[in-house]
Amino acid sequence: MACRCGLVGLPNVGKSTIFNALTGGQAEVAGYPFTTLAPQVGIVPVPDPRLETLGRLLQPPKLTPTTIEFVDIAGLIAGASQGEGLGNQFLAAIREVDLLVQVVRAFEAPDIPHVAPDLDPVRDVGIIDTELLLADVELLRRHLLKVERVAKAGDKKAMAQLQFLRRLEAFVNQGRWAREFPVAEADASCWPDIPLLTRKPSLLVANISEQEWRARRFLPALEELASQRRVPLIPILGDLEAELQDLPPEERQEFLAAAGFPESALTRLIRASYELLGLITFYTIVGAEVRAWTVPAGTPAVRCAGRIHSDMEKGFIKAEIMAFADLLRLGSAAKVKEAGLVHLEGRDYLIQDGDIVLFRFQAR
Ligand SMILES: Nc1nc2c(ncn2[C@@H]2O[C@H](COP(=O)(O)OP(=O)(O)OP(=O)(O)O)[C@@H](O)[C@H]2O)c(=O)[nH]1
Ligand SMILES: [Mg+2]
Repeated sequence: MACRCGLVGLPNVGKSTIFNALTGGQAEVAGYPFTTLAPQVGIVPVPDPRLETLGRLLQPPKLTPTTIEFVDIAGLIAGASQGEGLGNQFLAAIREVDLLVQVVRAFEAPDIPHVAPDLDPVRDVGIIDTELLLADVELLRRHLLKVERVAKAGDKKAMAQLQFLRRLEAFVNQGRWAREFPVAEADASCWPDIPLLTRKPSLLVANISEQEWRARRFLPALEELASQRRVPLIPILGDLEAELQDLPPEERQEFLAAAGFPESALTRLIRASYELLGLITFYTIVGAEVRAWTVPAGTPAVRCAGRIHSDMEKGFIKAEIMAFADLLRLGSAAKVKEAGLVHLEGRDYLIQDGDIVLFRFQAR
């Protein structure tokens, strides 16, 4: 699995609608708040044109894409960090994801209740941000109390961490995201091992109507907010994408393109998520199966082998690497070999995006 993306936002903004659009799922969608209570999980194959090309070139009987997970989480409201609207339970679900996909409502529908009579997506982003930040302040406060006790008993490491934690708490208290806290290299080991929500990477999804895509009443302000925050903003036609789920892919693509979106919400979201999390894809050809794998950029070969099987990591000998681009250019693995373009690498080689890898290992 590449990563776990959590859909967070106010109630009734279309999180479940978008979850269904992304996963082809059947989460309940309704025009009243708190339709979703328990988190819903959907696992989706990552669309991958390179894997399709490998399928065409190598004609393997089995082609296995990597997967990404989406979690549809209940709506948060102001006061969630104090337990409002089952806030604590919902926040706990958010702690378990790798990436926050913050969904904000930018479609007008007077018959669908909203937190306020007017529609103001920038304000709404602020409401959710505040709850995430307050939840982190509380988590940090409790953690600080613990570390203070240990430091008082004379523990050197706790004493060093205390200063760090106090600075971090003050930073988050000012409304800044923990992930932006400047950390000197020497202090890196002081990061507390607690699941801070605002330390996670995040992106904004504007759930828009076709009308909004043309009129751009709310999008410019959201674009400005996103650029100030340096987070991607992804506009999605939630309703339309969810409705199109039942159509064959080519027809779906035509409808979306006609509405102004050459690429699906899923493709755009996955691309942004990979960039934010620094993920790359490599491929393996083993027997009858060509398979895609996702790892963070900078992962050494031996650890990539471990993703496939722990025995391959333990017994790692070497990795035979061929670049996807070379295979595409020359047309077959045999020709890439003939051209001397297969290189042998050791355990510390950092696997590159698009590497096609054969791991040599000793079975133990
Ligand atoms: N007009 C319009 N309605 C939408 C759109 N997206 C969702 N809705 C409607 O908004 C209502 C709420 O959608 P949901 O997907 O249930 O929203 P949610 O954020 O999951 O809501 P909770 O689970 O209650 O927090 C439903 O009636 C949807 O049909 C959209 O893009 N346009
Ligand atoms: Mg829902």
